[in-house]
Amino acid sequence: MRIVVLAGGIGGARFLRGLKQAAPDADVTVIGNTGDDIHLFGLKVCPDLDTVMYTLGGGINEEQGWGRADETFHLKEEMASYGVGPDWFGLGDRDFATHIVRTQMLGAGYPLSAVTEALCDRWKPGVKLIPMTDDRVETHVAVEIDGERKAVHFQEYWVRLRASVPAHAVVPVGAERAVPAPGVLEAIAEADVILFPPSNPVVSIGTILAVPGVREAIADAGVPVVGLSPIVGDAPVRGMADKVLAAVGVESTAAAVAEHYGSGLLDGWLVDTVDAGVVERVEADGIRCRAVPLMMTDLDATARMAREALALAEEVR
Ligand code: GDP
Ligand code: FO1
Ligand code: CA
Repeated sequence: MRIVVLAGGIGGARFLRGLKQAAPDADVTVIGNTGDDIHLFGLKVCPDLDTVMYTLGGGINEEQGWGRADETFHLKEEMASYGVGPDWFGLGDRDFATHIVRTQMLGAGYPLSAVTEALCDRWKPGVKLIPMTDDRVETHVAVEIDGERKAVHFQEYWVRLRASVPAHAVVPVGAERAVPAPGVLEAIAEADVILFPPSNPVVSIGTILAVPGVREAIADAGVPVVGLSPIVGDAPVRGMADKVLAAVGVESTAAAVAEHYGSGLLDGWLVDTVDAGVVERVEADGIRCRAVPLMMTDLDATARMAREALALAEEVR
């Protein structure tokens, strides 16, 4: 079975671990979000691609969910001693190596998709990880600080400001001109099932869908498209997705997120058992909906979620 998964960072990566346990023989292609990417210290950092690669490759800091296990921060401290920042983004020494290799290869002319493949030669994530595009896309957030509107990079909004200032718009800058990376549209066209893991609907999956051709390819693939809600009990399980959902005018409920994707895209939607009350509403929108436990507390629980998603896909096929 060929499975395509559109993934952000932590939510996507953890779900993928469960999917690999649930469907060990499946051929899984992950289309990764690159809207979170940022240039720091002259290096290209791809947080969501790295989170997927490290999580599936066994190098992730499990507690944090991002960055490397067994990490040190000497380089960051040395940079700070020179007064060179930013100091609000925690790049560790081990992680730095990934960004150096990536930046070196990009400088030599390799596209990001080829660089990602090369990095995965080391990590062997057990999936084919492809960035959504080889072109530069950067999510910016229009915020209001001290009564003044300005646009900041997504990482500045998320990590430095902790989404604590009002956000008026979320813009994937460059997306409208971006071209899907080699293999993206092909994987979608050849998929037997397409999954939206419990990733951020705006800044992870929304950004991937903003690359021209991707949304259309999914809608035209003619195979089941099933999503899992990242919103449980009217709040994100982790992080501040409620803030970016509000910025695009979507309520933080499992039903509203399903409606945001819409029945033109989604065939099936899993909500947590605490949200069982919304099943009828989602089905009235033309999306088959089931309530099952959606907390990725451990690998077995996550694998059960993946099995439920694949079962729902068979039901709507
Ligand atoms: P990010 O790029 O690191 O923010 O990760 P993603 O975009 O892939 O996923 C973030 C989303 O994962 C958040 O909105 C969380 O609510 C969701 N999430 C995290 N853990 C869980 C979980 O155990 N269950 C569910 N249903 N969602 C989760
Ligand atoms: N998230 C943080 O909250 N603080 C950090 O200092 C931080 C550093 C960082 C370094 C590398 C990396 O791959 C990810 C990192 N993240 C950090 C996570 C990350 O940037 C965000 O959680 C996601 O991009 C949001 O989707
Ligand atoms: Ca992300």
